[in-house]
This record gives sequence, C-alpha cells and structure tokens, in this order.
Amino acid sequence: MVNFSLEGKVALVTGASYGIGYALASAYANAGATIVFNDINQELVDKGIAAYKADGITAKGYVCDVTNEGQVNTMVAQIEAEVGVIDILVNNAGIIKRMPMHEMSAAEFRQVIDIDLNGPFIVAKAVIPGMLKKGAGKIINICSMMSELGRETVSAYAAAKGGLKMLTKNIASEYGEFNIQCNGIGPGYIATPQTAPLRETQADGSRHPFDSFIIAKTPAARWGTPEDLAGPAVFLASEASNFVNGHILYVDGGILAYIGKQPK
Ligand code: NAP
Ligand code: GCO
Repeated sequence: MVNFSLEGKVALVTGASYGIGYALASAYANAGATIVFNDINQELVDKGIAAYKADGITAKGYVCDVTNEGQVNTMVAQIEAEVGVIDILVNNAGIIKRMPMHEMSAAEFRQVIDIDLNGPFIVAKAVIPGMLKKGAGKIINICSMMSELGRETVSAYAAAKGGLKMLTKNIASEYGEFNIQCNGIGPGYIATPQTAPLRETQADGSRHPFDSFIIAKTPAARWGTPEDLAGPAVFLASEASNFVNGHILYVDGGILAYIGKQPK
C-alpha cells in the first residue's frame, strides 16, 4: 500500500511562522507528524505558535537564525532532547532583495546567499548526523523558478536558488546510500508577503504590471497559494517517495513548460 502518512515523524520547517513554511508545517501536522519550527525573532515565533494553535495544531517554535551555526546546532540539540530526532527537514527560510545588480552592494548580495544558500547547508549539516544514526531521513529544500530562470533585479536570489538546486543534488548523491532522500520543491509564483510588492494595486486601480505578467505566463492563469505546495511536500516527506532523490519538483502551474502567450 502507498504510505503518505507522517505518523510518528518529527518535522522541522525553518522560517515557518507564516507564508509557505506555515502551510507546509500545517500539512505535515495534518499528515500525523509532530512539527517544530524556527524563526528569526520571538515575536514571529509567538505569532506562529498562536496561528498553529488556532488551527488546532501543537507546534514547538524556536528563535534561531539559520545563518548562525552555533544557534542552529543548539536548536537541533534542543529539538532532539525535547521532541525527538528530526526525521524531516524543510529548508524554507529565505529572503529576496529586488534591485538592479549594478546597484547591489557585495554585502547585500552576501546576505541573500547567506540566508538562502548557506542557511540550508548549515541546517542540513546539523540534522544529518541524527538521520544517519536513525538510518533514514528526508530533506526538502525550497528552491524557486529562479533555480532555472533569471530575471531583472534578482541576481543574488537566482544565484542562491540555483546553488540550492545543486546542493540538493549533492546531498542526494552523498547520503542516498544511507537512506536519506534530499529533494527540492520549486514553487512558481505564490501569493505570500514575499511577493506582495509584485501584486500591489496601482494608484489608478489597475493591476501591478508584474501581476498581469505572471497571470499571462502561468498556464493555470493564477498565482499559486501556499496550500498548493502542501501535497507535493507531504509526498516528498513520506515513504511514498523513498526512491525519489535529487529531484526538483516544480509546482508552478506550468510556467516552466510554457513559452508564453503571444502578444495580441
Ligand atoms: P516569507 O513570507 O518572507 O517567509 C520566509 C520566512 O523566513 C519568514 O518568516 C522570515 O522571517 C524567515 N527568515 C528570514 N530570514 C531568516 C533567517 N536568517 N533565519 C530564520 N528565518 C528567517 O517567504 P515565503 O514567500 O513564504 O517563502 C518561503 C520560501 O519559499 C523562501 O525560501 C522563498 O525564497 C521560497 N519561495 C517563495 C516563492 C513565492 O512566490 N512566495 C516562490 C518560490 C520560492 P522575516 O519575516 O523576519 O523575514
Ligand atoms: C521575483 C519573485 C520570485 C519568487 C519565486 C519564484 O521577484 O521574481 O519574488 O523570485 O518569489 O521564488 O519561484
């Protein structure tokens, strides 16, 4: 029988107080997992815990910056002591800075790479020893359309998410023989606070040009929702995907398959 259940599993989702991480952690809880999450400050963690509670989900939250190796190691040790060894890790925490590359400082570029690429490395590195001892593990990296495509103003983000795709393949290559599967989810354009500036209604009441562009570029003709990512994330965390490794599952309403609408 195909087994999508996460009963008895401990899942850590990073940056999961709201947005995509919140939806994925909620889906894991509904599939039977015990969920833990972190965020960058206490206010966000408290907000997340309250939101999970309102949805009938018990979640343990930790303040932890994914770029800080000491904080991450302390958090993982605490989770192992208080909740159990982590079976499922979702590297979700991420940021974007939209600006022309020639106006971006090296410090700004580094900050995006640090959170979106070094962060997943640091957290994965911290959970892998527990998975090795247990003889099983699932690591899911939240990639992007920008793991495949470029566009104006997102050089650091595209570099980080392209790198994250290859880190995914490398973790799969290095730890597959130990029954650890590492896959990525590449969301299309999803309506969250991160993309809110791209959907803002214009002063004259019209749609943001990028909003119209995305609707035209997506065969599904809509933005995605965080919940659209839930099914694929449960699949990649469950035994049903035990022979899927090093794969990026694009959940994009068809964007990557589509050449785009011809101008009228
Ligand atoms: P979001 O709404 O901005 O949520 C990201 C979360 O990560 C926030 O809670 C954020 O805290 C937290 N975070 C940022 N830096 C952190 C750090 N150093 N340590 C710990 N937590 C940190 O983003 P989202 O749209 O849900 O995106 C989640 C992931 O999906 C990201 O990796 C993003 O790149 C990716 N993604 C998003 C889309 C989309 O269309 N929305 C598409 C493809 C991929 P703050 O609130 O303090 O920033
Ligand atoms: C942008 C967007 C994207 C998306 C997403 C696409 O400015 O182009 O923010 O990069 O968030 O990652 O998959």
